Amino acid sequence: MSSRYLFPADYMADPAAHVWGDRIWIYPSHDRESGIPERDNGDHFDMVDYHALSIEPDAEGRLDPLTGDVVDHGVMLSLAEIPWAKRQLWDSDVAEKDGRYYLYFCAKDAADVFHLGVATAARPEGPFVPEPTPIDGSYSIDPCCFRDPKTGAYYLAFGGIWGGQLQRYRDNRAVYTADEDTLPKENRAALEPDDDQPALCAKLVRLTDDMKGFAEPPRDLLIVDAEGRPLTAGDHTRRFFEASWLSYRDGAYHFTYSTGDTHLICDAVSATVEGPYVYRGVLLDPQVGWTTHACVTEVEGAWYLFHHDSVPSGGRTWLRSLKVCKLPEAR
Ligand code: FUB
Repeated sequence: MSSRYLFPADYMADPAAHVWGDRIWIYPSHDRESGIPERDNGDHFDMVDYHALSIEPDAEGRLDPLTGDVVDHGVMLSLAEIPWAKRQLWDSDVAEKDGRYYLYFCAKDAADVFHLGVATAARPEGPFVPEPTPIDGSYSIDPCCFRDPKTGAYYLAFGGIWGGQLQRYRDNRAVYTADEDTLPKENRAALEPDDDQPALCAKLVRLTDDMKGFAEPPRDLLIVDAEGRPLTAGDHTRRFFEASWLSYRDGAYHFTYSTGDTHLICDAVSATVEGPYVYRGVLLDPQVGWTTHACVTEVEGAWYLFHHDSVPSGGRTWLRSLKVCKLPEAR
């Protein structure tokens, strides 16, 4: 499969790609060398701003992610502008509704608890103005905003285990709040279900009409096997870890996600946006670097996988580079 490094000039990761107007807009995390030592909880991913990138049309007006010029539109939101956020601007996504743009992002607050935030702009490249507080009822990481093409309703899918803190929550309530890295490993593991129990799920929630809040309590985005059984917590090559992405292709809803410690990008399908989603297979094999994260986006009738790896930084897992490849038609 032919692929391309999208933006060799800087380290960026976790792409969310959308086609708006005559170009492709890409919203990545902006990696940097902070000097923070590596920890299991991901403290070394200490990002402080977001940039918008675009892929430009060619002279004939055609869009090709594999060849089009990539433009960096600069900083669209920085940590210092977000009143509630203290560190670690991780994965984000942007949605368009009625000519306005909504940036969903995650960050740690002063108590080192992850929440989701929202910021708005009149243009896809920003500048984005953040709300003063996190989205009420939000927690964990990796928001993906999806417009259901059948109903026009907007949803957020989110969540991530381990450093993403999803294991601290049950029924949308925190059952544990301290830093798990201060616990012995066996106590940390106790926050996750036993290996033969259903795995923790990504969360799915419908957004309010103004796009700034949850219209309902987040529900589980359940992934089941071909027999309809929920994937189990011990099934590390298939269970959800982080990096939610929703798309509608070939007449089905697709949930794409990372399996984290087994470094796979997987695909699951459903007839409804709410699920359950049936596990279907691997979209992307392990890449260089610990994290893997992808989105699947349609560009002029073909589907592309935008993702990242750590090859250009010599394997430094916190310094990642954006890539794109065409999704094989069989997938
Ligand atoms: O970029 C920081 C974190 O790494 C993201 O939020 C995860 O999805 C992983 O890619």
